[in-house]
Amino acid sequence: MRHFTSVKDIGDLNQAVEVALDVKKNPFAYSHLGKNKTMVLIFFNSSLRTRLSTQKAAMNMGMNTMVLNVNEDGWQLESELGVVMDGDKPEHLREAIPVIGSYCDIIGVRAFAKFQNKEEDYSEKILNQFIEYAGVPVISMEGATRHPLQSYADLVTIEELKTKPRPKVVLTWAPHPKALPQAVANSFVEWMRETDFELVVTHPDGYELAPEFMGDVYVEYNQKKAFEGADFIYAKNWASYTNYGKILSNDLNWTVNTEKMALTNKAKFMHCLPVRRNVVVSDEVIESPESVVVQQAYNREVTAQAVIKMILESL
Ligand code: SN0
Repeated sequence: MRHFTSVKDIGDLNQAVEVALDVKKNPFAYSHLGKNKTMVLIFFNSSLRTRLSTQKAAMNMGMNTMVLNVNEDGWQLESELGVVMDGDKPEHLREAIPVIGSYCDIIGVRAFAKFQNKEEDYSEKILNQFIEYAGVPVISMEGATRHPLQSYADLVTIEELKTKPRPKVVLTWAPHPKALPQAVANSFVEWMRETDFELVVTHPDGYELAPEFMGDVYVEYNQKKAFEGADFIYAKNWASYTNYGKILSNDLNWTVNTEKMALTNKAKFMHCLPVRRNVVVSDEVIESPESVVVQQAYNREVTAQAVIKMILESL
């Protein structure tokens, strides 16, 4: 594997799960692969899990790591070509990317959707410039449309916890005070579609995800109906795709609570975190024994390490 930006990069998913479970058991067995190699993590947006888990994963692989928070520590970077740079951005990505690439062997990049222009976000403008100009492998640490490291960890978590070969997995929209990207939801659907699991998506009218991600995945607009018999409930807010970046509903009737979880088959509760308690999910549900959010977050380290291992092996 050279770059990791979507499920398509990782090949056979059963094998990918095996690699992850192997590094989970033997985190320090492959540290020779990263010796004298450096990973740079570039953040255009905030992070807690992604920063710590990816850095830890690289260190487990024997790599040195450097982190740059572009918006706080670095120069503001221009991404448009052909602009007269007499504004507030002193440096262009076209120079910054190959410079960063010259200092390292792998780059991780986080660049969320900006919600200014749907076409621009959905063309992964920033991430693709890194792939084009870095000269080294690029790992998406959440792009504008996908969060593949998260989805890989979600898949491993479900594999660890499922009690039947074909669990019912429900992705439910939940309310949120801010307009959030579709990346986590898009990616989760994209990865689940590559499995044999039964996937149902539930959201209010107007929150349909992009057709290229949804394909023929079933949408049940009645959330309670969707929850019936579910083995996994994955909650996530996203802003509207069709009415791009807009909040169409703040309806707290969509909050995941104990009453709704009672409709499921003792479903595990999943969320990528950070999560707004008592907006997305009630205290009771997130603190219940069925909540697996911490295991899910720990699997971020595991799957980031699996990705770095696969890339180092193919250098
Ligand atoms: C991001 C998102 O894509 O939804 C990252 C999730 C891994 N989430 C947020 O930005 C949440 C911010 C908030 O204010 O709750």
